[in-house]
Formats: sequence, structure tokens, C-alpha cells
Amino acid sequence: MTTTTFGEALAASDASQGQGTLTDGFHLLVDALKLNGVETIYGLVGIPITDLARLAQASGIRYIGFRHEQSAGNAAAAAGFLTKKPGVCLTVSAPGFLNGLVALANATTNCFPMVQISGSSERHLVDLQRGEYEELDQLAAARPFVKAAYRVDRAEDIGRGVARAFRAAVSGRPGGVYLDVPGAVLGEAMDAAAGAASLWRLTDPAPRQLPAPEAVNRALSLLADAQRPLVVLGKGAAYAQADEEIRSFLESTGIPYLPMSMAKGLLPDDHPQSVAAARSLALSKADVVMLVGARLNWLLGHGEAPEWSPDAKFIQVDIEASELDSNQPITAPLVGDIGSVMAALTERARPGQVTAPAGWRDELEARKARNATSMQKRLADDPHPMRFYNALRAVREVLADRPDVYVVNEGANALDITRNVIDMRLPRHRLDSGTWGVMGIGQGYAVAAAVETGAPVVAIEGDSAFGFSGMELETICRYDLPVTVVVLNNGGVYRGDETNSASADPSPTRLDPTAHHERLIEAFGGDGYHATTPQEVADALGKAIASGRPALVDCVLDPSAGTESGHIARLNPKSAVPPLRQPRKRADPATRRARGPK
Ligand code: ADP
Ligand code: TZD
Repeated sequence: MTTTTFGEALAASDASQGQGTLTDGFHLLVDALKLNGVETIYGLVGIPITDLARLAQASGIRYIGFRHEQSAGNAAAAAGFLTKKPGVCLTVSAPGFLNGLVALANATTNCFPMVQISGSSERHLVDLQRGEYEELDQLAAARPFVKAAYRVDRAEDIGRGVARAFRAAVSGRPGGVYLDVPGAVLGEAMDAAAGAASLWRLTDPAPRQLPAPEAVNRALSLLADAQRPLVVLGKGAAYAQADEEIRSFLESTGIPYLPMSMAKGLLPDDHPQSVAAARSLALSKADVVMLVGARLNWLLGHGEAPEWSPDAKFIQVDIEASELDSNQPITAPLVGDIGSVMAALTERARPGQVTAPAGWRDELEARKARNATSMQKRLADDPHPMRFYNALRAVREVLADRPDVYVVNEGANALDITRNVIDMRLPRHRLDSGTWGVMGIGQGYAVAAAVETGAPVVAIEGDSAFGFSGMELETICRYDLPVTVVVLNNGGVYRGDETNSASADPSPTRLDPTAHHERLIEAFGGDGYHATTPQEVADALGKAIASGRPALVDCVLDPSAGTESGHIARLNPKSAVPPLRQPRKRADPATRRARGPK
């Protein structure tokens, strides 16, 4: 028996394709992806998809191989958000599939278009539970977590399966789609001409959805009567790539707006109509609120008092009609794509019909000025060891000169404080933990931002958050990506100064306060920096971005910096009985040794 290398097989199959004889599932799948514009696949190989990845690469698709499928999936999800085309993640069966599924579910939760393609084991063995290698009914497992899930059972259906998956991922409300491809289907041969005829390219994958004219008029008259109107821009508005339509509606009416975290930069954060710095006043007093690609979920207090005025009336612009009324009555529903809806609002508004009353603008301005002063004070503080604000002041100063940098952000305090301190000036340049507040997106999102845009990326992460995808530093180095990871290292989950008086074990929130995370990237050829002062942070970050090389800046923070659960401590359930032991909030000997004298 002779064996054939993959390269020989590829050459032979290319030749045979040309002669119109046979093709197979591997080739049909790659051809279907290429036909539908896929340029990059994020994945991790093994049985039965290794040759699929090789073939994709040989056919001109960029293949980015990760160390864990969750990061590959997160990269695909971020690619979907950034490009408005489904990001593609490729995994092996059962465990690889499940690792990727977390990211696919997260993409669905965040309304990012993504397709996870997983190889699966022999159906006749899996379905009778005969104990196959990596046996799992993946289609059934995926269904509860995704927007849609399909399986291709015949090579001749590969084109249909890809079309269906891509259409589902990107049309209407975007989301994650699972496509199951059994190994046997990849290997299945069929006539090459019939195979080519079985593939198609989607026409208009995400058609515009125009709002009804009466819905537009209803929203305009509600806004016209408002005394204290407010627009909330969510990540759906960023995703929609309707930047001009949104800007011209806001600027022609003068209505104050609040950007949700991933909508920061849609208009530059220093825009005079941004009321991010007067958020609580804006929410609590607005009488007419227009939500644009933002859900009234926990991130917006479900629209409830006292965070919101109990009399507030809502207008909601969303592509998903069933989202409306999920929390509060929506007085003026505007169902459609954001570009079409915002353009219709601007077009149909009579000159001067919708304005922002001066009293309301002045009230917000005064609060913004007051809050800006206290922010300046916090940033000016210079404690040593560093705390979040003075470390982030240094990051802010460096990034002020680099609006082109993509910012990835995860952690608790590291997330909340970075969101407030780091201004964004360009749309879709900030990616973060999102709707689930999930940890682990850091390196995957950073890889995708670098790969999809070619621009420099700075990932600002808590030390706990960083750990979830830390091994992807090797991926960043292997592909030589311009990514700088900034670890805000306070030696713990939330903070690093809690001791356990019951045993020698560290407390549940403790991590190693002496960790030098920069050494991790050095192991893979990247540049490591250890920073203990804001000046060192600024120098290291400036150098790292300028180099365009993979880098990590470990910022040593005081372990007592940070609060438990950051801004959402109220979500921790309260015990009805007094705790057995109060955790002590002071540095233990290891921490004190590590930090030196104060
Ligand atoms: P945030 O967390 O920033 O508040 P959400 O993720 O809660 O934002 O909300 C995003 C919303 O945007 C979703 O309800 C989604 O259906 C909607 N959406 C996504 N893309 C579009 C689009 N092109 N047009 C209209 N709505 C969209
Ligand atoms: N696991 C997952 C997947 N997501 C989560 N959100 C958590 C666990 C719980 N969690 C948070 O909500 S924030 C956080 C965890 C573990 C880490 C906070 O520590 P950090 O950041 O070092 O990343 P700060 O700046 O020290 O708060």
C-alpha cells in the first residue's frame, strides 16, 4: 500500500478538479467558504479537520491556529463584529467543539455574526452510543446556545449548509451559528461538476430593513415633545456601520447621547453631545429615551427606577422586533436596520421639529464639568505602588496620540475603570467583555482585531482575566501580531490582599502577587516589560506600540487596589446568616514582601 502526503494529494486533486472528474467534501467546503467571501479561519486542528485547515490555507484562506478553541471562537466572534461578516471558527469534535461553543454562545449573546464549523465523529456510531472516539451529539448540544444549528449529511449539501449558516448568522439580529460536518462527509467523493454546481454565493446576506413611515413619524413626535431627550448608542449601533447616519441625526437635533462601552468612539468621546461623564443624571432625568442598538438589559438597569425616571418613555431602534417590550413598554418601536432608521428619522424630521432644550443641555454640561474635575483629581493622584487610576493615566496619555489603536478590555475593576478613563475616537475600536461580562475574550479578540485590521492592538486586562487566555501569547508571537497586552496586576480576582485565616491555602480571590507576567511572552520571543510607576508604564507602552511587535507590559499595582466585583458588587447574593469569618483586607506576608516598603 502506498501513502500519499497531503501536498501530493492536493496537487492530484487540483489536477483532477481541472479535468472535471471527482471532488470531495474537503474541497467543496473550502470552495463554498471562499465563494462566500471567507478570508480567514480561526481554529485548532485535529481529527477530522486537519486536512481541511491545510486545504483552506493552500487555497488562499488565511488560517490562524490557536492553543484553545475558546480563543479561536472569540477571535471569530470579534471578526464578525468588526467586519459585519460571519467570523469562522473551525474545531475538532466533542471536546474541541464544546470549547468553541462557549465563544459561539457568547457571540450569540452579544449579537455578533459567527459560524462555528466542527468536524464530528461517525454518525452510525455516535447515534447508537457505541463509544466512538470523541463521541457527542454535537448538533443537539449546540442548539440551546446558538441562533441556528445545522448538520450537513451529504457532500452535495455542503454548499446549502454553508449558505444556510451564513444567512442565519448575519441576517436580522446577528448571532452564532453551528455547522456540523461529519468526518465521513469531508471524505465523501462526488462528481466535480455536480459539486461545483451545488455551491452558491449568497445574494445580499443582510438585506436592509426599512422602518414603517408611521413608526418614524410616531418616534419624531415623541421626540418633539420631549423636555429631556436622550439617545443611548449600543454596540448594535457600532456593528451597523451606519456612522454617518447616526452622526447626522444626532448633530442635526443636538440631542445628548450616551455611548455604551462598545459604542464608544462611534462619535469621538470628546464630542460635545456625549454625556458619558454625566451618565447617572442623564439616565435618571431623561423623559424620552431613544435606544439605538442597545438592549434595556442589566447593563441599563432594565430601564427601572430609581436608575431611570419612572415616567421615562422609550423609543427603541432595533432589527429584532421581539426585543422590544422585553423590559419596559416601548412607546415608539422602530424596527429596522439602524442605517435605514436613522436616515429615515433625519429625512422625515421637519426643520426644528426635534431639538434638545437648552435647560437640559446646561444641566448635563454642569454635571459633566463637575465629574470631569473629580476624574482629573483621581488621575492626578500618584500613589506608590500604583493603583488603577494612575496606571491607566499613563495608558491614556499614550493612547491619546494613537486613536488608530484597537483597545480590548476585560476584568472587573480593570474593565470598569478603563472604560471611563480611556477615550475612544474611532468607531468599533473598543472590544470588551460585553453582555455576559465574560472573562477570557482578551487574547482572542486581540488576535482578531490585529488580523482583521492590521492596526496595533492594546489589550488592557486584569491579571485574573488575562489568565483565561494567557497561552494565546504564543499565538500572538507565532503570527508576529502588533498586540500589546497590558496586565493590571493587583495579584487577585478583583484585588489581591485577602488572606485566609482558616488554613495555609490562599483565599479564593488570591493569585500570585509576585507574578511577572512579562516573562510569559518572553518565552515565545515577544517583548516583556515590568512597570512599577506610571512613567515606566508610559515608556513601555509607547515603545511596544511603536515596535509593532508582540509585547506584554506587567503593571504592578497595589494588591489592595480594586473593589470586589467592581461596579456590580450589588449582584452578589447576600447570605442570610452572618459569615463564619470576615475575610481580612490586608496584605499577607508574601504580598508585603513582593511589594516592598510603601
Ligand atoms: P449594548 O450592550 O452596547 O447596550 P446590546 O448588545 O445590548 O448593546 O444591543 C445590541 C442590539 O442591537 C441588539 O438588540 C441587536 O438586535 C441590535 N442590532 C444589531 N445589529 C443591528 C442593526 N444592523 N440594525 C438594528 N439593530 C441591530
Ligand atoms: N468566569 C468567567 C468566564 N467570567 C466571569 N465574569 C467570571 C468568571 C467572574 N469574574 C468576573 O466577573 S471579573 C473576574 C472574574 C473571575 C476577574 C476579576 O479580576 P481581574 O480584574 O484581575 O481580571 P480586577 O481589575 O482585579 O478586578
